[in-house]
Amino acid sequence: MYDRAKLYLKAGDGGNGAITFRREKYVPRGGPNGGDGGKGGDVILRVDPRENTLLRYQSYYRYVAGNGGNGQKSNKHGANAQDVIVPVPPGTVVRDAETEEILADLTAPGDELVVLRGGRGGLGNQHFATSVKQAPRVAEKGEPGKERWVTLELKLIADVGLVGHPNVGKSTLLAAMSAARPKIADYPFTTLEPNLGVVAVDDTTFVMADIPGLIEGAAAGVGLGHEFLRHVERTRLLIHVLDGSGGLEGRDPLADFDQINRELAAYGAGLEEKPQIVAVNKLDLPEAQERLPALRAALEGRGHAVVPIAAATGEGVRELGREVARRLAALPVPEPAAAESGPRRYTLDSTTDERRYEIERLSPHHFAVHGTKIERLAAMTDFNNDEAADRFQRVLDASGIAARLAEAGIQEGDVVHLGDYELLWGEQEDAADRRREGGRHRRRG
Ligand SMILES: Nc1nc2c(ncn2[C@@H]2O[C@H](COP(=O)(O)OP(=O)(O)OP(=O)(O)O)[C@@H](O)[C@H]2O)c(=O)[nH]1
Ligand SMILES: [Mg+2]
Repeated sequence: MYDRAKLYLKAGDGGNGAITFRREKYVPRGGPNGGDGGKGGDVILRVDPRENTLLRYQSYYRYVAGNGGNGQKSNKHGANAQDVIVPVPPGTVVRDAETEEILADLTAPGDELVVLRGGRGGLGNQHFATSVKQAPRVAEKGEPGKERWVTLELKLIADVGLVGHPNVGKSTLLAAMSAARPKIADYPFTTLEPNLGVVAVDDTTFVMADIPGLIEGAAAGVGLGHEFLRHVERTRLLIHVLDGSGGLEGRDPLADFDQINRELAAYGAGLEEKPQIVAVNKLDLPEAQERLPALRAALEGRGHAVVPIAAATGEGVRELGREVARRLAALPVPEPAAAESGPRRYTLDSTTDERRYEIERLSPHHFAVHGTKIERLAAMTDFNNDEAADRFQRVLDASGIAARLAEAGIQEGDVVHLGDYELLWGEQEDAADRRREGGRHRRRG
């Protein structure tokens, strides 16, 4: 019972740098004064407490930030684009839609996830003047904004969790106490994902989660135990359900009780300290009625409140609801997460050593260079502009990439793949030669 949505997000492209020159009276050719491009908009998910579902994202799922303005003459910077803020409800888990990797768990109002940073603006030609080249006809293109699909999952936070061995009647109890209709069947592990129900008792309501059956080794991950115990973590109170009849296998309910508690303790997030109410179920069966007095004495002897029920017939269920409401009222109301430390901000595009690159030989005459920075520079280079292409070549030389390619055995005429580009490898020729060849840098696709 998760509310889910899938979103397409795209950051804005950076604006292009300008190639312009000063025009002054009596100065035949002024210096370069091309301004830089503006930054593209970021795409940010931000927790807004006024949101409580993901419903609206079923119909509006594309969020595209604006592009930065192009640089202008007279060193005028292009306008930075506005960020796109996508409001999400508290308790939203953000995942990469392709890998399912969790990107962030946004809980407190104001929590933010910068999913995509806008592209950087390209530098204008004012930056490329050197002592020998005083009128550079070169500028950078803006960095393209990246795109990404993400999925959002809203976790309803349950106040009460139903824990217990498989097949003891947890789902039956949830169905008896709420309008939820979980699958119920006479075999273990019927429930594979938590089900939630809203329970109304007199004039209070609470959310109850039916958690899949836990078995020995759950805390070590057996039977998806980790997944399920993670849900237990968010609850305030547990109803520990026992099959008073011992079930078809003739289990010992007290031994099961201890086993589950050991798993809660072994999980290590203080789960064993959560208050528990023990519901001894299936009291419509004679075996359960016979066992009840001894079971009750043993549990109460250890300080647990015991409520006998028959979830299937509804017997004792109302009393259990009242007991839960009474105990919840006495428990402190949970603080919204991170309230005292203020909203958290997460950024995905962290600069994980952007200068690192790798060289790969794809085939005898095809090489690939993989690296964040060099790929970005390629994307920002206008290869139809000879000066820009030369500048790129100089970066390949200065960064050592050219030497590494030579070491790897690259020959004149081989192809180098760099992001979306394919570059024809040549000796250090000048731009004029290249022009004669009809452009040795060409963009793929
Ligand atoms: N006689 C009797 N049978 C019950 C009672 N409560 C549940 N059952 C039966 O016990 C079986 C298991 O019930 P579920 O509610 O699916 O049990 P569960 O704890 O959710 O099981 P898992 O999801 O597999 O962990 C079903 O056949 C139910 O009909 C009860 O009070 N009396
Ligand atoms: Mg179940």
